[in-house]
Amino acid sequence: MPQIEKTYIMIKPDAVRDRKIGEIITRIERSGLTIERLDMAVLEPDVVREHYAHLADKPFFENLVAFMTSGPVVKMVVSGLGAIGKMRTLMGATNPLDAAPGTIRGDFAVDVNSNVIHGSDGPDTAKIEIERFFGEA
Ligand code: IDP
Ligand code: MG
Repeated sequence: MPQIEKTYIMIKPDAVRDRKIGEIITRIERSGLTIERLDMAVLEPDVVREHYAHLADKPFFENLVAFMTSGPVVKMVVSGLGAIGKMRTLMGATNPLDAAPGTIRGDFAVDVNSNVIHGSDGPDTAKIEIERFFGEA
């Protein structure tokens, strides 16, 4: 049975620059999920390195850190039934070339270097990421 979950969502700097905050939040709310917390910030490189530590050995890692700190992001806690998986479905595939039309990445992102949105990939990472970016679970 689906549970009420919380997930950590981030609208990335490309989408903030392109003035897509409103359209993305509209899709989240329209899907029945609830925005519980919301804040904007320019991230420090060290927090991005920690957040993406699973990719530290990839050749694109430093570009990813530069991209994620290139302007403000919108940080959110989103809650609802099955919120973690539901957000991953709404977001679409990591690579926008593979993301289905109608998904946030499929509709707003051009390539994998700037793919518009982050969402936690499971309950454990959701808890860690909410603590990392909001200081409490
Ligand atoms: P996810 O964001 O869909 O969970 P992850 O594999 O956790 O995907 O990758 C985190 C982020 O790292 C991606 O959203 C994207 O910004 C970046 N990324 C992943 N793979 C590539 C790549 O091959 N080239 C450039 N950036 C990448
Ligand atoms: Mg991920």
